[in-house]
Amino acid sequence: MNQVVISGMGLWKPRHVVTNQELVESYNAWASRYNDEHAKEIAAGELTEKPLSSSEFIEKASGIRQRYAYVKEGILDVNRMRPHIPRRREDELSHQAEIALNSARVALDRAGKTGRDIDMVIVSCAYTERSYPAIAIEVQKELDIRGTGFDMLVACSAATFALQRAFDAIAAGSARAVLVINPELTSPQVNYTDRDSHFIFGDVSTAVVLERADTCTAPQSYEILGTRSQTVFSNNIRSNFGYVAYAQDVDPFCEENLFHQNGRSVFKEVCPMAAEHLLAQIDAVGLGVSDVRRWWLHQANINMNQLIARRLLGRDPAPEEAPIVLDEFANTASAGSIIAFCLHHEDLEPGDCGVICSFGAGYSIGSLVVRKR
Ligand code: CO8
Repeated sequence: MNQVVISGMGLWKPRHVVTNQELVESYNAWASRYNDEHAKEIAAGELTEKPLSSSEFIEKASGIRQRYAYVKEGILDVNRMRPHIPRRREDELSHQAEIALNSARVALDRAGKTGRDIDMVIVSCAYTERSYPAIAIEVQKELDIRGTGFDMLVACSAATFALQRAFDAIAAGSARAVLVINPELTSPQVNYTDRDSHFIFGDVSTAVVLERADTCTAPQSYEILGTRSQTVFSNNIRSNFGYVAYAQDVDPFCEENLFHQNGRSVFKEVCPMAAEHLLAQIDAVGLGVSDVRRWWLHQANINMNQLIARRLLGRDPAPEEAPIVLDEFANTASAGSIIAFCLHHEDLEPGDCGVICSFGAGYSIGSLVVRKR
């Protein structure tokens, strides 16, 4: 079995920032107008009044202060409440391939690799903007990569699950190097008229290059000691949008087809599962909790991360032990733990170990234990 390393990583963030305050103002204006327009039905008990949102609640309940948006235009417009992303012609680069390339080029550069060194491209994220041809194959063409490209959808665990596939391919010898990209274009699936979830998500793209240890020339690299993935069915986080909508005679853009969740249940059920998964994972590679210098955890909610870290460590984590990027990026689906890894790894010493871990819809939990070389 080949030894596998992470030799490059890339992070791209959009130019546009949407603050909590901006989101709350537009949501509250939309909700107030709805309540005024439906005052009679609300008074008669036929409709429910839309409750107002608050920035204080958002920051306290989630740790989120702002998020990036690929396209900001339209999100805050009370007559629209969704981004206005222009449709591109079929002979133009697709939006998701564009943002995938932005992070992929950085990761390749850091790894000191070109497209010709890569044998496989995995674009893995919560949604792809079309069914086929795969976004990964479009990226493959742009980067002049031979071999294979395919898309994977595993919601919040898309990045870690794809990294496991990449690890397996390189370890088994079916690829020399693999490029894993997470172009998380979440804003088109957010229901900006739902108070409980309008603040949760942001757009971003991350990429990671994995290769055989004996081909790695990058100044900073991480040996992968172990990978683990796990799924347990739950209806608590759902998006029902899909290709069957056309045949179902329902509005394809109705509320049930957008992201929705039972956030409290997710919180309660996923935290213990994630902590248990992590303990089993480090044990499987012969490490104890005190051997792990950094926990790059999924970024859905700061209270969730603190609870999981507390279960692992038996105390509150120091900020550098389990870094938080939620305040700046919000929940970026599968990219969250990779952003934390990209932004908080350079101070580690050779021999230091860390764990990348995601958890979310499915439920799905994925993790990798890495050691700095
Ligand atoms: N403003 C003001 N008040 C609010 C707001 C708001 N925006 N929202 C809720 N409240 C109120 C509630 O009505 C409630 O009031 P009351 O006590 O009177 O009933 C009170 O605040 C508390 O509400 P909650 O119990 O819902 O609040 P929580 O403390 O549980 O926080 C969270 C809500 C932040 C959603 C929290 O439960 C959470 O983060 N849970 C974890 C969720 C999670 O991790 N989900 C994973 C989602 S991502 C994923 O898996 C992949 C999806 C793929 C990407 C999708 C892209 C679109």
